[in-house]
Amino acid sequence: MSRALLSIGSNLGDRFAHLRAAVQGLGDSVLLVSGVYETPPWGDTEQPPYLNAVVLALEPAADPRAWLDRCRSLEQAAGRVRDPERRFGPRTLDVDVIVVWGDDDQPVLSDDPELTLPHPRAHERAFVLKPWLDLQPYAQLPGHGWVTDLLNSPGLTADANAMTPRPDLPLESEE
Ligand code: A4P
Ligand code: MG
Repeated sequence: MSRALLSIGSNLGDRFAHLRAAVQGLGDSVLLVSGVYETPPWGDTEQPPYLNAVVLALEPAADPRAWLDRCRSLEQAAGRVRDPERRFGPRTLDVDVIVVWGDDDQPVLSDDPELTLPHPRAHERAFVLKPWLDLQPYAQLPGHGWVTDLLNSPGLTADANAMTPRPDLPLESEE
């Protein structure tokens, strides 16, 4: 059995429809879905704002690699086109694997560039940490401590405050 925290984001096309399709595509694996936030673009600021959310998902047999494959197929279904010149550029749908917990409930650690776990930039990203904290107030990001402490750190408070909750765009009903 394995659980995974996945982040979903979109800033091209019908953003909410892309997030909804991702949750639907995860089907019965979905345990919890966060609220949706509107977030200023991170990394490459010359692009439209994103909608972001996180999903906690469960699969009886999924190994970490299977989660990455699922993320990629959800991105493909959203018609995502990768621009090799623009790493953090706009996209219809980005699905990243943030943390995977194995059978023993312990987080899987990996420095494989194809699937680094936990996600190597998760600790810098309020758009991942804030919706995660909403789902799990006692969440810990392996190697980085309590998610609530990360969000309250000087580097992240401004980003967290710049996020706008979008209760008008509920994903929960898609479970
Ligand atoms: N990879 C390694 N580890 C992982 C992991 N844990 N999860 C590899 C997912 N992928 C992982 O990813 C690039 C490579 O990382 C892949 O070969 C994969 O095997 P990608 O999905 O092909 O490309 P990407 O998503 O453009 O790159 P990356 O580095 O994942 O971009 P990010 O970091 O996801 O940034 N601003 C806001 N507000 N909200 C956003 O959602 N997203 C991005 C994308 C930029 N700015 C944003 C947002
Ligand atoms: Mg990605």
